[in-house]
Amino acid sequence: MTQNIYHTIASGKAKSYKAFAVLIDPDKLNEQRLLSTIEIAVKAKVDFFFVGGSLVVTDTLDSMVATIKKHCSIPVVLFPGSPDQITPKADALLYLSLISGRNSELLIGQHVISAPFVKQSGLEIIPVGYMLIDGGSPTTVSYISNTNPIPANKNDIAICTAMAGEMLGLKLIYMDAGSGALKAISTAMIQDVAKHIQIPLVVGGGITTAEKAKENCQAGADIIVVGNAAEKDPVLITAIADAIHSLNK
Ligand code: 1GP
Repeated sequence: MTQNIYHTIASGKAKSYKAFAVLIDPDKLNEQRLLSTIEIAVKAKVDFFFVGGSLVVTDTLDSMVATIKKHCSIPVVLFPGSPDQITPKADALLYLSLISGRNSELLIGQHVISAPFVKQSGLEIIPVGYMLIDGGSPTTVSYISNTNPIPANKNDIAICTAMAGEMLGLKLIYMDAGSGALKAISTAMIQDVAKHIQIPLVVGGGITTAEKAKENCQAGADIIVVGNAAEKDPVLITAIADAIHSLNK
């Protein structure tokens, strides 16, 4: 099993490189929209495609990943809402443990059931401490996961959760306010968490402007994930990519 994608992320962090991931929800894009999104993403030098969703009701995951791989060389990283959202056509899998919650199924249970299948996929596996942060309203992921997010102003809980994840050996921390969150995660919380961990920090959920994406990076996020806003206005992909990458010069 290679570790190319994680190596890219970790060595990027070591050089303070800030990266942008566009989240593709297979339920929300048709083939034509996907192709135009790929074209914009290539021109904008997007670093990663994350593919997945908390509730995928179509069976297009496999073909969408194949389409992305056919048309560009941007790495495709699976961000699965459940163990059936896996295809060997992707480059890597975010192997998520929902460490902000107390639902044992999402901490370890589903991993046990799907372990042989995940291993057989040959995908690069990236162990991720996934932390839901309250984004101002219940999101699909908080409902589906049946867990409470960390309150938006409880930075100390977020810090301790991320520290515990790192000490357990997880390789990334992903702080997520949930898809379409009313309120994105505060820069203060990002800053506090980033200060207390050495592993790369991914931040997403409710980010709708280039300014917020850039502020998050300045606060310590290493990868910014945007889904909804990019779906609604693909032109935003360029603006956000430019804002994030401007910090790399
Ligand atoms: C959700 O972090 C992602 O899991 C992205 O959220 O769709 O709100 O950008 P948005």
